[in-house]
Amino acid sequence: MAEVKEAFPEIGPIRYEGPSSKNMLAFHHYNADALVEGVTMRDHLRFAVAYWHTFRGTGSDPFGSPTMIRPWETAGDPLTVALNRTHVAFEFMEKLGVGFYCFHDRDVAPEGRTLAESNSNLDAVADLLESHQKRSGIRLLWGTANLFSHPRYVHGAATSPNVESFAYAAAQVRKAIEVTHRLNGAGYTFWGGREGYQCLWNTDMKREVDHLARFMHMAVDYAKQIGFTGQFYFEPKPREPTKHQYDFDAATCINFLRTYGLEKHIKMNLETNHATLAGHEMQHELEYAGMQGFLGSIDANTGDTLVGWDTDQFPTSLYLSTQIMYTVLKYGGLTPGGVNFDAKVRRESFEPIDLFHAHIGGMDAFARGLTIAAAMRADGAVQKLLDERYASWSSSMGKGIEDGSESFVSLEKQMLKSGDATPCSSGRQELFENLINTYL
Ligand code: XLS
Ligand code: NI
Ligand code: NI
Repeated sequence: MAEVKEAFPEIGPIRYEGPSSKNMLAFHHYNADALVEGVTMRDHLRFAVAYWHTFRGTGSDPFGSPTMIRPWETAGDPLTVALNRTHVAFEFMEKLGVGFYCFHDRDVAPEGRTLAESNSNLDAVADLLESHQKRSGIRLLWGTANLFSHPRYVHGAATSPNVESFAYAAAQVRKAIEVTHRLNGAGYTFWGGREGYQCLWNTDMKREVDHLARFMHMAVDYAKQIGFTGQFYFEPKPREPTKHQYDFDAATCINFLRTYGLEKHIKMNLETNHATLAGHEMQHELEYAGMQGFLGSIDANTGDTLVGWDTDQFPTSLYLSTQIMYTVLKYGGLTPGGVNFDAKVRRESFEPIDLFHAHIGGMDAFARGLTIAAAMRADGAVQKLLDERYASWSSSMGKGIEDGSESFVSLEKQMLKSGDATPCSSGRQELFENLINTYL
């Protein structure tokens, strides 16, 4: 192995220094070993770095060229550059103190001229990833395949009208699952990429959605064949890049999984900015997936309310992280999933050190969200107010409806007798909102 130069020589390991520290290259709230509800913050949060944004993000946007200063991104043979970048990635993750990372196949290793060459590039990088994982203890939270950048996927991958695009995607995902398995990945994610359409006149929607289901079944079968027992995730996202994405939101995805008999194998990987693009709050998506047993993992980021696309900003809002962690705790945590920062530094934040500030801020925001949510659960005031709102359902009528012993006829009889429903009580939304603010 060639001599490796440190990429961030001026930065040492990021440590917990507590809320009063003035050091902005320290954690103020994320104390990995601290216990919350009897579990360490480290194990609650299972932070992951997203390889694509953090190590492949260039800062280009539709109007401007790359801006990022990344001295380790030297010119040269793409595989050598990829291997060098792997060292940098692990230096960064070790200094930051995260336990996990996530990647697409083409983030970590370059696409070759043929499929065989791409596979061998991926194997070469996987060797190095594996040795860094062993040395550092950092693990792969999930792997995935890039089925959207290359022109062969212009009409989608599993939903392409071109059968060989489907076949190539199958080959690519087979390899990505094999590598994820080899790296002992805790999961594998399907994000739709270009699985959707722009115009229904030229689209056979039923056929495309059927094909997507076939594709996922093949993935599940292959995992079984090689003994990969990691969790599969489906990541909803609306509107981008196609007008109608088949994986619009949690409800759409869960319906798809159930319709095609995939519900035992695949859970949701929910992303904040995707939720907001779908017209939902992240808490809504988490609750919807959680209540049906589909809550798997989180892609942590945030959008900008004034910008209408997936801006993938680092999350810093305590209100948001509190909403997220309250719901996560309610449904028993994320393991084997985690909190993956699917977020990128702003185009204007182009120095390497900005990568540290961004992740530290996100980790601290989630640590605070976690402790605030735990405090809310511990004193139970929010739950008590909520229970009061539904108190009428503890009556024999309420129990009878819930257990199926009441009917339209039996309920009509009771309402005829009383003449009208008892008046509703106030929803107390402002009281709820004020109460939440007392914990922040
Ligand atoms: C894109 C998605 C993507 C997935 C992984 O918007 O968030 O990054 O998380 O393919
Ligand atoms: Ni994502
Ligand atoms: Ni996204």
